[in-house]
Amino acid sequence: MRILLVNPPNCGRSIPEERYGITSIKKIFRSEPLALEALAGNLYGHEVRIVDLKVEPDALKMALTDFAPELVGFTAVTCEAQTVLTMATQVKEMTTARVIVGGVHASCQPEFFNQPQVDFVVVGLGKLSLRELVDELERGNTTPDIAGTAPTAPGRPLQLIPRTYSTADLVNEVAPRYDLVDHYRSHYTLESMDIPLGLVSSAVGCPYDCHFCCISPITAGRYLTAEIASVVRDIKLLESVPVIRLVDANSFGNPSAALKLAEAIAAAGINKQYFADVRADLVVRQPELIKRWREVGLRAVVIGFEEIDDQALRRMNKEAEAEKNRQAIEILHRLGVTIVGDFIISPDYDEQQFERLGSYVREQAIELPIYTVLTPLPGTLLYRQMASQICNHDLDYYTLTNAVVPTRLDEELFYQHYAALLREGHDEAKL
Ligand code: B12
Ligand code: SF4
Repeated sequence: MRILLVNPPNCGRSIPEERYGITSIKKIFRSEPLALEALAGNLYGHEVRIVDLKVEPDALKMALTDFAPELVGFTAVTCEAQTVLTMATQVKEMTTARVIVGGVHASCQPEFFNQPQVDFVVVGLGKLSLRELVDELERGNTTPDIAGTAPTAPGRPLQLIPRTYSTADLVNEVAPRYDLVDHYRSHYTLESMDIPLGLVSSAVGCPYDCHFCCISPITAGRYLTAEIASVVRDIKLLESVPVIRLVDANSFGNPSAALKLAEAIAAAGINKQYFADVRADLVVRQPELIKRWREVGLRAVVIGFEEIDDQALRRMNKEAEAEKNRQAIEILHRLGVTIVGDFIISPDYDEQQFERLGSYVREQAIELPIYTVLTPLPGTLLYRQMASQICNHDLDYYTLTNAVVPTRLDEELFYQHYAALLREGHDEAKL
């Protein structure tokens, strides 16, 4: 079967830019579409292409005419969901291909894609379920019962067959098709530093349930680690790429597997640098693990500090403490690991809270602070808590840089403070 996998364009919209001319908040991100490369890996035997509309925004039409796909698969985060529906309509107008949508938004709000221009929605890990679905369709079965997937039925509820995700869904034995994006590779660089950056997955899911986070539905709350040998294989495949981002939502969540991986990287003589998202409490519990990773190339960790006091952290169900966060910062500074610190600004912030956050980041010498705006993403606990307060339902704005519930401060002032924090963080940034 000819299968086209589509990475949507950078389509998020920006309230501060559109309403107040503040252009510094909206950022354009780019890196390889690992989800599509991973799916392609397990579609061996089929003719698969990837079109990355973040690199070539106008390339869909050409890909549809040149390749004439029989199946088109889209991935989408929440701010891409509406654009994907529009592009699915274009696919239906131009081809007879079946359309399948998967990824974060499909996993968190599958009903959103229960539309005539979509044929199947895939929820959660898709490497194995997509393969099963494609095999059945190729056999001529137009109504396959595959767990984790649902045929669309506009006007009626989706009949999703639940899937119990396990390491089988990682299909470790087949590598991502990194080669399918070779022609885009020069665009996949570390923002503003022009260093080539590649993506590798070493674990999926997260056992925590922070109220704002949309990761849990992807594995139904399970944490699954990849085979060490397959992670090493993937790192080696990205031969020409000096910096690897482990895309795991919660890297090193299984410390003994993480240590074995570090040893395997050392034994393989791989000389690269790594970025990983880790929890602060893991750093405090396992400083020796972080030290070992530092020795094998860990350059920076992304840590979701989110808030700076215990009360706010408790509200988020973060299972973290301000004191532990401080200890983690101290350990990382001592080990020479750069800290990329995620902080979430509530639309409820007043001026003092903005100031307190700015001072905290300066005092703690967080090398690269990343600030997002608390956003009730569909499928999260926060969404259920805040549903009645949401004043902006246009998913294009769900980029985590817009307030979609009313701000306590005058809205323009809120964004001015937000822009000032970003500017300061950026000016002082070290990576
Ligand atoms: C790498 C990454 C990026 C990259 C690359 C993404 C790309 N496609 O080009 C870049 C830097 C471009 C990016 C951009 C953004 N990102 Co981002 N990103 C990530 C990150 C760290 C890893 C994603 C990944 O590669 N995972 C590995 C793959 C293998 O897993 P996966 O995507 O879940 O895919 C599996 C399944 O979901 C499924 N699947 C996925 N797609 C499909 C498609 C089909 C057809 C099928 C069948 C199955 C399927 O099968 C896959 C294999 O099992 C995640 C956080 C995380 N750890 O997950 C955030 C994350 C996805 N990003 C997020 C966000 C918000 C953004 C941005 C809006 C900016 C921002 N503030 O970070 C922009 C979007 C820009 C826009 N379009 O306007 C949020 C999404 C929240 C939401 N509900 O929308 C996440 C979850 C982080 C977070 N803060 O919570 N991102
Ligand atoms: S924010 Fe991090 S720790 Fe919390 S549920 Fe999401 S991935 Fe897990």
